[in-house]
Amino acid sequence: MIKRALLSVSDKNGIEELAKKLDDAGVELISTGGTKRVIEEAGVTVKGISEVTDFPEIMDGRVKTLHPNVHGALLAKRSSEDHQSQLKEHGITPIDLVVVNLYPFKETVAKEDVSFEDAIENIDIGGPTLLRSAAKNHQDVTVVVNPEDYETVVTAVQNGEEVSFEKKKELAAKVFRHTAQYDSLVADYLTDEAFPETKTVTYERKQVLRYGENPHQKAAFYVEPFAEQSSLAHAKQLHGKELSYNNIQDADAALSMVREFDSPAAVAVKHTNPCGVGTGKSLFEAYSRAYAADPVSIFGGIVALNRPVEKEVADKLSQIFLEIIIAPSFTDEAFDILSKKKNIRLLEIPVEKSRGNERLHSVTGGVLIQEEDQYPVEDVEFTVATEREPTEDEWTDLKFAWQIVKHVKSNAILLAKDQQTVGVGAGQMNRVGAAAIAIEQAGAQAQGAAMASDAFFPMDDTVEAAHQAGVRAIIQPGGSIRDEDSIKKCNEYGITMVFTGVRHFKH
Ligand code: 93A
Repeated sequence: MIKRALLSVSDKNGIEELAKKLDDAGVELISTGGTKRVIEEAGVTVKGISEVTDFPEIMDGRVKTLHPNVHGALLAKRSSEDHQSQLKEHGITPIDLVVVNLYPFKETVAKEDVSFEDAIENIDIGGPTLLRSAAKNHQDVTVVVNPEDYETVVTAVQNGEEVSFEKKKELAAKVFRHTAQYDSLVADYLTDEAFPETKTVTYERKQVLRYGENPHQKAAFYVEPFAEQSSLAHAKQLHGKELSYNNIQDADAALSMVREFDSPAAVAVKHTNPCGVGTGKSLFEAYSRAYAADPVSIFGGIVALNRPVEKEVADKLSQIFLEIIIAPSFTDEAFDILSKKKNIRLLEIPVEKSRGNERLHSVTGGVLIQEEDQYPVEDVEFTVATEREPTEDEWTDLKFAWQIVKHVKSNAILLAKDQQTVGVGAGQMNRVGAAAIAIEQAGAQAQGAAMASDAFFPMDDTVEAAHQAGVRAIIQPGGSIRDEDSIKKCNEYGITMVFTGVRHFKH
């Protein structure tokens, strides 16, 4: 039965009500300085921690509850005669309930101008110690770290019931997860190394998903504690059904692509690959191109746009079935048009340049961690490998194609013309196969198009295929021992070819 409770919280929300209800039910309350003041102001009697420890709170509160009178009261096993007699011997009264939440370390280090001293001062030591002592002894002690659990405890106390062992165990597990996450944030803050001996990052559950990639797979969406604003972690859903596992993955792919562009851009994605990308002077022009790139595949796709969606674009978007539309914002008029469709999901995400994140890929038995593939087109050193230099228009198409091919599953070949993709060959086991798919899709539009390849040409067969289709300009990393064969073939056909020196495999 809960007779004695220790309350020590930084987030004081709901603590007065909790204290009142516990006090009404006859529970003796003990508190640390700030918490005690709040409870007393609410007119509830509460004992100061110093009365329990017979010691003042010292060192600006760094040492308040770190005392055997407190931890003995939490760790004593009620079933052990030995522990009980030691409690008596040292004049310690057991504590049955601990309510603690910690110094706001995460909120503190999230502030842009946080000083190192301020961060350090916000590392809670006594709080996690209280929580861990109580959680270890959960057989006998109820421990609450999250205000959402106040009610369960209050109900039990008011009804004169024990909190069930199952519940106490669940609360204890919550505590250990919480303190583990707390420590991981501290460790990350103090770590400069990208790949330390152990990775301590913890993820917070955002959503339990209906299922994973397929209906027989269970799944959930977890987010990083400091996920950037321009990410699915912070997506604001304005309309539509809950996002699915595949939705989140595709939306992320579309967002990653549209973030590449400074000018108005629209990206349509299917199965994480772009099926249509367009840029232009206006968002309407950009989306019209993305749509025209492949009016078949875009059906049921995910579209990301990098400018606010207004009426004109909304009208055009509403003409076909789309799963998701992502944009930095929607005007009221655009929202009214699009939200008439029940099955569409509208996501508001600020579309900004990526800050450069770590990317995890799971393999059986572990994870691979790497930096995000960031290589802005402005930083690429282009070399023209052929006799013919690209024309101005060809340069525009080549750079555009290069920005997108990076986001296509390898082996990837992409054809583009006039700021619009016209053919995408994704995820093929040989390069010329990817080229064949892109060319076939482009049809007549391959005439005069630019071709981008995510990795070098191992032989000249892709150049041959490009020529047959009417492609006039190629961009690729270069670096194959057979580069000369491809260059020779380009010169023969009057094709211009640019090397980037950068490879963009994506798996
Ligand atoms: O500075 S501490 O690490 N030392 C302690 O002994 C201690 N005991 C509780 N921080 C300590 N706490 C924390 O104080 C609790 O985790 C809680 O967040 C906070 C409540 O302080 P106050 O009641 O003075 O506002």
